[in-house]
Amino acid sequence: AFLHNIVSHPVFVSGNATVDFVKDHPELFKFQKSQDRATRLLSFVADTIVNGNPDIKIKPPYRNLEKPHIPAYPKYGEYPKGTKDLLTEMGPEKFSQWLRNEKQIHYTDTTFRDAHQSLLATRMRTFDLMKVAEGYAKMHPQTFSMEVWGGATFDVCLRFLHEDPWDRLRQLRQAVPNILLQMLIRGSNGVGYKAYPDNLIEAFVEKSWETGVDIFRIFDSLNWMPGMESCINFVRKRTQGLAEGSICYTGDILNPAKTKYTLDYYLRLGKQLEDAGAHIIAIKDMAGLLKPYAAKELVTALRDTVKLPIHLHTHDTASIQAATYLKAIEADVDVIDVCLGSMSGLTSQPNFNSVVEMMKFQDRHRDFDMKSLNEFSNYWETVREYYYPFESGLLAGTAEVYQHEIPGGQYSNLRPQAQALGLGDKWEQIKDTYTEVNQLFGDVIKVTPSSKVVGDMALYLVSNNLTTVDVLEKGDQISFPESVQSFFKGDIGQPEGGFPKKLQKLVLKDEQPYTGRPNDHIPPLDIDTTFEDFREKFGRDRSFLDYLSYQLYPKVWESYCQHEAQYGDVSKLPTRVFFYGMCQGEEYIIDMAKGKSIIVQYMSMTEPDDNGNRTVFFKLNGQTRNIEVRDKS
Ligand code: 3PY
Ligand code: ZN
Repeated sequence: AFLHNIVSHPVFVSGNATVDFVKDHPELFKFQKSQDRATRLLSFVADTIVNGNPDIKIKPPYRNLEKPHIPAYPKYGEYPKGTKDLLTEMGPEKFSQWLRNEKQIHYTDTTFRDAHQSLLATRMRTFDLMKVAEGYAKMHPQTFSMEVWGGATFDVCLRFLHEDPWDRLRQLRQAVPNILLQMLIRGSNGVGYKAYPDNLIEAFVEKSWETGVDIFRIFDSLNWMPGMESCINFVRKRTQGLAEGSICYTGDILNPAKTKYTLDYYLRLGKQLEDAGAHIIAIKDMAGLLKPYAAKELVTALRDTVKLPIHLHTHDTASIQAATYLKAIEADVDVIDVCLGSMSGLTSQPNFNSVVEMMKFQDRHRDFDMKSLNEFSNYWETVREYYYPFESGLLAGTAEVYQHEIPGGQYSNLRPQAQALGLGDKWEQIKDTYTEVNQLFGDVIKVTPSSKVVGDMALYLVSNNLTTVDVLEKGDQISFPESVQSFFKGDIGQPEGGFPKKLQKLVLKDEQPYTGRPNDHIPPLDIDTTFEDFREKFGRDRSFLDYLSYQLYPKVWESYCQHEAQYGDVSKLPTRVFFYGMCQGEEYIIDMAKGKSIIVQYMSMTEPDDNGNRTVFFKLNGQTRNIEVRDKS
């Protein structure tokens, strides 16, 4: 067919084809590429049938994975106007004032980002998000924003899901043109775990906006202003979006014994964020430590201190955060973060559906079509089962969080990390050690990446049978985890009150720490030259967005790229197939691109041959196809 394409090309037929003909007509090769696409996808499916998805550590028998019901919505109806339209009309400054003066409570839905980051180790696939994105936008346009991007999703998309995070964002923007889309960005650390060159963050912010982000929730993992200021500026300079500056909340402002993170401390930070140019202030309660009466005090005082709207984020780990929202609403908080019922609670956000019900017949109530909102929750209830290998194991709320202060997003990751190190039965000890390490480090704000430093240290101590006392006594003989060394050097910024000096010396040995911005030690990226080199290495058709992914996660991106070359765009596979392969006789329709589907049926496979290879037989659009796969068992 490919040859036929060439010989029937008008230039070829006219006899004017030169030696450059093939080079001049790359579109002819696209045809061949699309022929290969199905085969590449089948190779992935065959490999998953034979060897399983390496990300799935739990073996069958599987749970009963039912087909989810997609809630009804007007497919051909227009999108009702929403907050995105308002932002376009008003621009960021006016929008911010409008929000501050709104009477009804506003809701951010975190289902597409933090909820699954906190419950399912960030594994939610674009496939499942896209099934309901348009419907949600049409049925619930009064939602303030949808948090859909950033945090750990960027890394996990590339690393484990083998999909392009930019593509996810682009598709979501298309499906949700009316509601503000929101991302979480770790200030100078972008969507990574370390400081990046300023101009890389600047380009990243600009392209995120162009691809679909409206609200940038910017935080620093130590609440360190220099880690957020430049990012706030980039949003103001490069986008027409909203810069949301975050106060990460830890400790307990009501506890007089806790003198480090006081109400005054948080108010000072709020003021600094306002002065730095934020349009909205977020109270980012990443571990769910903000108790109801503390929320009332904090929100009231913060609204008195700044002229900006206040956006409250929490995690329901202790299972009482709906009460916190109620108190915050009474104190005139402007927006609260919730997520659809079946993805809510525990280490995730409080229950959207129930909070809306709680507010009914009250002054600040905002109305939603509850039947539909509940249907969207039911959709996720079914889909969540597909991801059961990633559940954290936490079955009920726990008041222990007030001791260990582990962020919701880390909790669902730390436990599997411990299990992978063979420390699964030491989980209690790990949580206690996490608490002790925090004290050892001087009681720091714990959120990505500072929380990872504390977590790494806790895992290190438990696996080496060491205590925090040992660290202080024998620290000069200990070679500390890399993230801990880097933390004490100043690579992720400066903690409130400085580093504990004795420990810093033990960790760094003869190395000198610095106190300025880590980015000041990182030369700007020569974007033009390195983009050119990148295309030289990975192909001329690689985009600037690919380049940004590569700059943020070079190794991860490179293996993503190899995976793509071998298997194609696996984001198109239904989640059941992606994680669990297919059962014999099962048939799936796979939408490869708009209007282009293939029908795949898995027929059978052979025993391994002498080289350990099996042949897997499929029917692809009714025609037999066989794929050879090495059996790795
Ligand atoms: C992240 O940085 O990924 C977080 O969710 C922090 O809470
Ligand atoms: Zn969160």
